Amino acid sequence: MDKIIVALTSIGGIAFVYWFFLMKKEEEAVVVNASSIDITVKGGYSPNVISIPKGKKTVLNFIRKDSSSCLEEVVLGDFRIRRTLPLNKKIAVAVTPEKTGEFDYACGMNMFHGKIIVT
Ligand SMILES: [Cu+2]
Repeated sequence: MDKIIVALTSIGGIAFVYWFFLMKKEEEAVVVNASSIDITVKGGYSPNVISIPKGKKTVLNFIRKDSSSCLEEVVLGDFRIRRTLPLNKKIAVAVTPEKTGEFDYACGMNMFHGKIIVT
């Protein structure tokens, strides 16, 4: 009986470590070296954290594959951009950041979030 408990505890521990690192990985920024990047909108934004250079124009191509109306608008407050995203269409949003830092963006209701890190 004791052995079973020990085994279950260690399995739980391993599962926790996996979960922890996978969750952390999700927050890791995708470094954009090209002049554009595709961001899939489906139950959130993927990739949800991107890193782009300051003073250079980068085009974010939002492709919405989620029919929920929650995600039909994207708001990049720091860049004063609000765009409607039709389903299955590529909507290009160009940003030329003048400041370094972290800039959050969200859906129209502020429920799903993404982040742009300017370096
Ligand atoms: Cu929403």
